Amino acid sequence: MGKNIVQKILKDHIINGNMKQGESVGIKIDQTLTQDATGTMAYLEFEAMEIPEIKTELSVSYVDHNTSQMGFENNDDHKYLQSIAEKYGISYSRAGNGICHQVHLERFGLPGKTLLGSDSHTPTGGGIGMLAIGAGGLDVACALAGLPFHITYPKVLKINLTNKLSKWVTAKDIILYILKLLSTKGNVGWVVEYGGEGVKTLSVPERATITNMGAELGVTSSIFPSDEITNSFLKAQGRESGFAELKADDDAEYDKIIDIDLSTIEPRFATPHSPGNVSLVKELRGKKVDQVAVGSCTNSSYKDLMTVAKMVKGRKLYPNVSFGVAPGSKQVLRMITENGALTDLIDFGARIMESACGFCIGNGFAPSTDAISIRTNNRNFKGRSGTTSANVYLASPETAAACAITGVITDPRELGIEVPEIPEIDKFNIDDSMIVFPKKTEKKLRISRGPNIGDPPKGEPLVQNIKGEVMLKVGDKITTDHIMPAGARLKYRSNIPKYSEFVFEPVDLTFPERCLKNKKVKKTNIIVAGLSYGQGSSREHAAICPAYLGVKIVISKSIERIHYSNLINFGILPLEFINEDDYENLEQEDLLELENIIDFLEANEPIIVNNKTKGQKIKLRYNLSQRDIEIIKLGGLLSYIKRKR
Ligand code: MIC
Ligand code: SF4
Repeated sequence: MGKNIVQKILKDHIINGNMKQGESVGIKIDQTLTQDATGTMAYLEFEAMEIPEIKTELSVSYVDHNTSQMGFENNDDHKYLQSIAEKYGISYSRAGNGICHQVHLERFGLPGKTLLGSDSHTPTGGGIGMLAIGAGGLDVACALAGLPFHITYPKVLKINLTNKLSKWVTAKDIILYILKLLSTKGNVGWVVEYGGEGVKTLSVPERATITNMGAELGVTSSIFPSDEITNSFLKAQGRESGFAELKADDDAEYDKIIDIDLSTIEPRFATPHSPGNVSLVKELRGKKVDQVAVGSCTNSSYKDLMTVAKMVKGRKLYPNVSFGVAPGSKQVLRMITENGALTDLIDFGARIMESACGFCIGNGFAPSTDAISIRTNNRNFKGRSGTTSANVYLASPETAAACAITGVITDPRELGIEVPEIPEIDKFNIDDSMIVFPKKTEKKLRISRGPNIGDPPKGEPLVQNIKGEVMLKVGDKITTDHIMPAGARLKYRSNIPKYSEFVFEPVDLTFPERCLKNKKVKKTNIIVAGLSYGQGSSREHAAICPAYLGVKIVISKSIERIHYSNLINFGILPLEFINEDDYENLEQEDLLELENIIDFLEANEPIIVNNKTKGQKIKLRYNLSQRDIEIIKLGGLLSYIKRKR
């Protein structure tokens, strides 16, 4: 039987396990990427493993998230990252060089390779035919050490694209349409593979916009074939030697196939406060807009910015709108500078921002109270922009520019102007001088460690019997932004005790203090949650900091993939209700007892929780491999690795 693209790459990379759906398999990781907000912890963990040098083909450490905050912490982190990169043979992309996913696509991504990144939008690399997966920092540290990355052998969904997009409709509208179709929950364990004639109508950056926002579907990854368009992109980046054709066999089988006729898609956006709340732009036309922001790893390519620049050329920004533009990379910024498009943007009234995550992660450019902000990002969770009352809509650069021109929500088709023609680039402007490439491995080099940089905490082994308390009960779709806020708090990523003061800050300010009180008297803290707990970011801090506060168990209706692994990696037991209605039978402050946990885990039997407050017993399930159980028993992956060596 023929193979699809996902099966082909997995077959080439499998190290252990059977290529059978649902089974845990270990795969070889060719490339890794980290960014500064997750990177410091990942490298602290790597250091703790005491491995002299990295074992991957290529690893890149990017600085793009915490580039310019108040205080010394960010710059101390950058120095730490640079010294680690030098010591272990990692390429270091300095602040100002651009957003990790955009730069990786431009300069490093290669079809057919595996990429593991400590950022949930790592699947951006699927646009160039990589099997690119987001994970927690500790998983990336393990990949650096040459250990296999474990995933559940995925189901593959083929999205078959036919025809081509109509005027003013973009790649962003495709992925928003898919988000409408599949929603942000219930897609765990799938990889999306794109195919069909429509693929040929999309450039590599457009494909990358689609695979980037696959993260919002909750799938493990998304991937496009590698074809002549991929080859031209690589050639234009001076990297044609890395091209490899990648296509599914004619008789390849899929677990599901969805057909999408591109010509039927219309401009859409995600309305507040989830990327899954998708509406047609025209349905909300005329609503007043306060802010527009173009950038982020989803939509900050050369073509995105050129399109916006051409649309606004010779016009003036609507007086009540504030308009920010963050080019995705230094390459993009240089090119639009050299061809004059930057001047068009400035003349229009754009505020030019650093080539970094910036506003996307709530680092500046927070909207005003109750504002409507149209952004080209991939996430619009409540409060992520830095303003809790703001309403963020996620749209294409075309829709964003139309709104900046008119000051109201506008479908770009109704602007009455011609679609800008942006010719494909046959030679990008290449300058890698902001990347510090590894020289020879400097084993004795001193690592720079600022006072905000602490060691990763040591996990406590699991015990047979637990007496605990429900410290917090939350509803559906709790994101890692709820658990561990970013924005102004990002600078504490390397300091677990300090960052732990902000666990669940947007939900319940008293949570950390209450947990620490319980921890002191050796009572276990338990979190109860609804569907799709831990959506969004890969930040492992959403597991490390609760673990530091004495959280040992999360009980929920369902948990998203990356967060599930992060919980395991830091010794927190992820449990799910067998009967979802039992969610109603657990309340905050209920006292719970779980007995013989280790015996149940080893026998692979449901765990029983005894709600002492209500006098009820509830059955819980889990989806843990033998290896996962060992990790949890030892209190986390770091202890497990040390034990194995
Ligand atoms: C995000 O978009 O939420 C982030 C910030 O890039 C995160 C990583 C992080 O929290 O550092 C992600 O997507 O994984
Ligand atoms: Fe950065 Fe935003 Fe992309 Fe996350 S989603 S990597 S914060 S640009």
